[in-house]
Amino acid sequence: VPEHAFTAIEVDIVGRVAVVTLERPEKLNAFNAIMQSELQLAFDRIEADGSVRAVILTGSGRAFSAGQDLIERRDMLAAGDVDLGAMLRQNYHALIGRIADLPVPVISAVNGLAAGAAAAIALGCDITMAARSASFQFPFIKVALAPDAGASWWLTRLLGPQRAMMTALTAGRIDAEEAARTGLIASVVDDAVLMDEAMTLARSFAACSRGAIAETKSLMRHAAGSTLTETLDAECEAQTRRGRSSDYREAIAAFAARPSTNS
Ligand code: LHQ
Repeated sequence: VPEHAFTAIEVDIVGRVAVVTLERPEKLNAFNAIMQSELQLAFDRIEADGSVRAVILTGSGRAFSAGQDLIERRDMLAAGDVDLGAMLRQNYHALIGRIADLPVPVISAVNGLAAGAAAAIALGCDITMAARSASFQFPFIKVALAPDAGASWWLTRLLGPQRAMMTALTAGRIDAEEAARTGLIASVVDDAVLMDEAMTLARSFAACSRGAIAETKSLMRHAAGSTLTETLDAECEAQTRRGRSSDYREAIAAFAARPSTNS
């Protein structure tokens, strides 16, 4: 990932892990237009850089992100007609698509509050980890909006329809512990070790077969929206590719050559 003077995010390459940090702490890392375009550029570069094997998305300061920059939206409203659907397609959906399509895992390390579209982006990563003091808030209804950026999809699938509906209609706030207990996120860890834990997980992916990681990510995402028959077909296709890979041959050879414990 070549050097680039980002202003609203920071990208650090640590070994084979790209750490993308939302960097507007004084505005609780609210997503503005600059941050959106920088995130897309950063993900383009990460995708083009074959050496990156995992990505961590996190926030600087006390929040992960307070969601859409409402002040920027106010200024746009004052300037005339605002088509929020078009803005979502252009900005948020492009980012969500990049995260989903990237052949390496994207971990969100939620360091503090994640609100609105930012909560949806955090949940849209492959694995969501949160610091114990973090929380997920879905305040859309408070600003007279409906859920967006995938919030209705993730809440419904991860929490189940009843808790999801309750959360969406009451602008619910879900603390990290509860989020982990209810399956909204993968894990909760102490604040002080969040980045260490995310980095340990990211490094473990870098040590695995790149092809196996990419096929696994793609299959797991595909399964969420497919029938059992479609899923079994997709698994066969992936496994045919895997079975013909040199990684698989090497793994089998290494297993066969290991010292026997029975002799
Ligand atoms: C902010 C924001 C913010 C700008 C804090 N924007 N500046 C998606 C795409 C398309 C269309 C529109 O909508 C969507 C969906 C969404 O994401 S809707 C937005 C969802 N987010 C919210 O409704 C959260 C708004 N923020 C708040 O309610 C409070 O800031 C919370 C409760 C998060 C934190 O409160 P405090 O701890 O008291 O902090 P604060 O309010 O003092 O915030 C610190 C600064 O950050 C402050 O700036 P200032 O210059 O006054 O010190 C805030 O204005 C700024 N900030 N959120 N979303």
